[in-house]
Amino acid sequence: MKLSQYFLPLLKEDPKEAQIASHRLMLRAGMIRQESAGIYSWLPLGLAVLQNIERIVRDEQERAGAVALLMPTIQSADLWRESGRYDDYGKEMLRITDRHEREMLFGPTNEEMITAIFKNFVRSYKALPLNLYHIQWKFRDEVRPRFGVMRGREFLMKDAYSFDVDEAAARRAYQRMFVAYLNTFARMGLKAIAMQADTGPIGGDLSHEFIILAETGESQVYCHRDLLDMPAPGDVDFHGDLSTHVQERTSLYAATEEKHSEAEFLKLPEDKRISARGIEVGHIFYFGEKYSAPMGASVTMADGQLRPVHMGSYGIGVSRLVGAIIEACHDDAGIIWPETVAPFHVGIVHLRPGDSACDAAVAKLEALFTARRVKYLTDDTDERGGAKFACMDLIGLPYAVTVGPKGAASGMIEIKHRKTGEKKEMPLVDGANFIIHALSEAGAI
Ligand code: 5CA
Repeated sequence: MKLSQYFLPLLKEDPKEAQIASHRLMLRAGMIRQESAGIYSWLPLGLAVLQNIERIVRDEQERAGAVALLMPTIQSADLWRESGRYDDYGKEMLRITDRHEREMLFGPTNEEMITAIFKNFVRSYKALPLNLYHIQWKFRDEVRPRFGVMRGREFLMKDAYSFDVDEAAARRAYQRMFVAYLNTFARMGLKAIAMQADTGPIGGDLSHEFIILAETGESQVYCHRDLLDMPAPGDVDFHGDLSTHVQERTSLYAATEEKHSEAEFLKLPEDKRISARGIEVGHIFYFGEKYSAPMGASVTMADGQLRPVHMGSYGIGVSRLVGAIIEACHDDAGIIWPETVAPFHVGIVHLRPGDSACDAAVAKLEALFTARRVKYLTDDTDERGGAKFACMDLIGLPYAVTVGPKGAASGMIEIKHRKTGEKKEMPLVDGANFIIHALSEAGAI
């Protein structure tokens, strides 16, 4: 992609409304534009990151056995009356009346709708276990939308719903999502910790929030320090028993403020106690028959009896993750994208558009990158070099390659690694291969 043909509306000044780094950087880097409180347009650079996150989420959901479908954003009020949540949900729910005076709503979550779909089509235990998910826009009329996409009113969520014959099977489904979540966040370069959590309006008694530690996080959390060093489970057999993976990560103390017990926490050695702020990027729930019983989602079991299925639901804040990743990965100059979610892998800083040796070197790099599916953004504008470098630092692409007249004459390029700031000169083809190799090692291409 050539910057001259792209749409990257950078802001020169720090926007006054932004209180935290991710919000400020998303606005400055031309990723989003606020349309109303908590409602954003996703500009091309922001959309590219959002879609990369979505791809990783889908990949890990499917690896864990979840099956994609797509439910609408608008739901009928009657559906929510069946579960009894229409009145419970209160002012957070955006209620809409259509031209026939029918009561509708913009979905804040989909437990009711997925239960209705299940009930419509599934009759027998033989179809279980089943886990259906979608990635769809949600609306919650938050009292205090803030911090940009972190607490929006319209936001993109992955929500999965599991259906099982009994509690034991449902707990296995819960464990599959638990493991899939840790792998998902690790692939995005994040260290997520599973913490015991409240269930709020979703219900049930078993629930974990997945938390990224960050000073600007909205949640107060408490955990054992060793959880920070525990790697994600990685390549596991999702058909097998995952309980040890889960036990390992739930036996050490980790709780959000609502579930916190100071007495338990104080039993940890002092140097192991972490009390910090965190960002909730995912939340999983087991709630048994809460929806299936009132809505009549029952199946014929092996013994011929008709019984309500046991359900759980599993959310990931896809749009919130864009902000959360920036909170975890930035410096004073701008964003530092992990390779796997970066909107482009490489920025090519073309210092002399029109100079034939430079143009040829840039064309050669672009061809080498295209052949290996490396995404690049070539700054071919007539800005000064300093402004081009500042732009690359701000938008945070993992590698910047500089092509200038001196280097082009001798076949050399300069490579800068955004994360470490390390710079090195290399012959053009070697440099391109070095980047391709590093991106492939990082699982980005
Ligand atoms: N039905 C369940 C699980 S599918 C559910 O809705 N869970 S939730 O309420 O915890 O939301 C799931 C995830 O969506 C949260 O962990 C959070 O990452 C994200 N999220 C929730 N509210 C917002 C919001 N206002 N703005 C951005 N992301 C949000």
